[in-house]
Amino acid sequence: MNRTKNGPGTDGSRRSFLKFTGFATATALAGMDGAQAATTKPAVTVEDVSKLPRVKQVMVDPPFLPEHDQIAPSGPRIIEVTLPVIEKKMAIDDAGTEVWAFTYNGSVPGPMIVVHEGDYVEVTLQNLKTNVLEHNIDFHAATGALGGGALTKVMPGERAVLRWKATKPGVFVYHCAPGDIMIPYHVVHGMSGAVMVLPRDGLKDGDGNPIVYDKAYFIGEQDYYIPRDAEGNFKTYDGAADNMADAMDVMRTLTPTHVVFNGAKDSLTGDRALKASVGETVLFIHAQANRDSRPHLIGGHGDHVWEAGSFNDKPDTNLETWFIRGGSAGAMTYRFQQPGVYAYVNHNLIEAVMLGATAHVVVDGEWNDDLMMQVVKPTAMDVG
Ligand SMILES: [Cu+2]
Repeated sequence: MNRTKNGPGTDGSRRSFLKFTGFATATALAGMDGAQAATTKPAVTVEDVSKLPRVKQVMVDPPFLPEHDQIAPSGPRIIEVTLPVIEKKMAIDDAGTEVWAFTYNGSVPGPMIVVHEGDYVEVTLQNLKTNVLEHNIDFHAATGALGGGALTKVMPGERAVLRWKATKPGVFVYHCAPGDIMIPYHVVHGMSGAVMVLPRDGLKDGDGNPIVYDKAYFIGEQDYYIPRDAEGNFKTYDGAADNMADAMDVMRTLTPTHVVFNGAKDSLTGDRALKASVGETVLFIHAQANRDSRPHLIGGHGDHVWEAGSFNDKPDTNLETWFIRGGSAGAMTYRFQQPGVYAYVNHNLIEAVMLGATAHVVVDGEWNDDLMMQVVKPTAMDVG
């Protein structure tokens, strides 16, 4: 594998690669960089950080978020997270089309991590022995060393532990970035997730009033590029990465065969539809690690939208559709006012309806005739 894009470790030696791309940061983290530290010593030392209270955050599969407080319950903490990397075969549509997915914690997208600004995230990345590929993790919320990517490259059977400080409040993508063409290859096989860094005193509207959500859902949008055989049928492969050459050809077209929410078509419809009640405020976090998207809630609105994901910025209000840049996450809150089934879609409607990017929100409660009523049911006309 060519690693030149990530640093001068071109001899293929993993040790050399880490030395050149991550050594300085690694020693700084360990508090060993001597004179350098004397001039750049932070107000809080690594020794101080190590004394902070520790909390284990139990990962849950999206669309759900781990248990968390919206307002920080105490001072800064170290939030411990374990992410096993699992390569697994998954069906991604009604026809049973399969992909060898590269996953964090077994799900596409990987699990949401929730912390508060000023907390430290301590991630143990485990590459299972049964896997065949090298993996790592690049946190867009983190600072330095390729988002941690340079410090977390793990071969099957290895683990690495990375700690980073959550200095920017917002929602952010994380993804695998093992170098060169492996970066898009891993990302379009499902290897991304998101982190939410809440302001310590919770979310606020543009006037500084609190926004409290009753429920929160994480929607990870995934584009897949599945190779076809000579007859046009999607191909299946025996092992993870067996599709590499074929998949690269499809990826070069920039034309996905599938655009889905949460790993597969219909992951969030029917029995698995999202649920809410009239009067509830729901936070939707939408992440896309590779490609642009344009979420729209059919029948509702984005009451407050942090389109680019930064909670330091005032949210936009009352949007019909918002934009998620490829490689970013955004957040939206909506207070439901009518019962019924809402479709939450990528409003490129070809992608929503034909490629799979549709979720449903089933909302219970009382209908409000003032907001909408059917004045005349569809009836044959007397004229025309
Ligand atoms: Cu990977």
